[in-house]
Amino acid sequence: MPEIKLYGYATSPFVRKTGAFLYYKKLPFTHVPVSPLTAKESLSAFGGTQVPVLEIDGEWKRESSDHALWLDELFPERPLCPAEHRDQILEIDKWVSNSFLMSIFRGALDEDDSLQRRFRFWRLAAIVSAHTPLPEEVRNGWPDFVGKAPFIQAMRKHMNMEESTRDMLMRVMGELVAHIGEGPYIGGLSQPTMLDLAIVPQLLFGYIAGLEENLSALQVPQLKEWIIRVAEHLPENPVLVHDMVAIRRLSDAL
Ligand SMILES: N[C@@H](CCC(=O)N[C@@H](CS)C(=O)NCC(=O)O)C(=O)O
Repeated sequence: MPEIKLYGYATSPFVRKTGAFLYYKKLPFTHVPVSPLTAKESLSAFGGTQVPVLEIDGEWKRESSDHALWLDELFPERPLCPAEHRDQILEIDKWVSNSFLMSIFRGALDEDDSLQRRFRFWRLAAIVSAHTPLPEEVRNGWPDFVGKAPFIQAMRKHMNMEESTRDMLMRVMGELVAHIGEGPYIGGLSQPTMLDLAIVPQLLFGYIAGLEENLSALQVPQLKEWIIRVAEHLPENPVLVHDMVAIRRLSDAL
């Protein structure tokens, strides 16, 4: 068996995305938790702090979408980007990366300092800390400094900050429903691909990790059917959250 390692923290949507690729392909792997505070040192062999890093038998790559193509090259079974649909998939993947995944970071950029927002970010710090313990002052300060991270600030230029967070999330969900269309998978494809696997873990994360009371996407009938179809290919906890803080399963929401 190849030795596969996925470096990253569970609060990164991109890390969850690459994790879902590996689960879908049924490739056993080691998740190597990285603390965002010490990423420079822990990832020094890879010369940068960006996660996910995927390492296979001593070779490594960054960029989650490239991981899908690399995994297909090495392990063609259960393709993430089938050759006959490659152009279509890579086109929709631009929306996944630049709109859907970006929208997850919008909350970190918001000026709003509601108690609800603070609780959310304290919970996110606890999720990171379960794998890589963070000092108490860092956990307490998480709601204040996460949004200041340079890579999150850099996302501003991909977002229309005039659009409210709520409108943005509603719009992106509407676009997701349109991309699923008649289904059964995104783009009307008959098998799950990197597109479905990039998104479903993000919809499950907040519920499984105790950030949200309800799995809100299940209230949209088209999304519910699709989430269940995709999740059938994933383990009960597909979001790389430590079992200590993974308080629910998708089945609890059904
Ligand atoms: N385009 C990259 C984005 C990855 C990314 O933005 N990772 C963030 C965590 S969510 C990160 O590592 N930020 C810290 C840094 O870039 O130094 C991908 O798809 O893998």
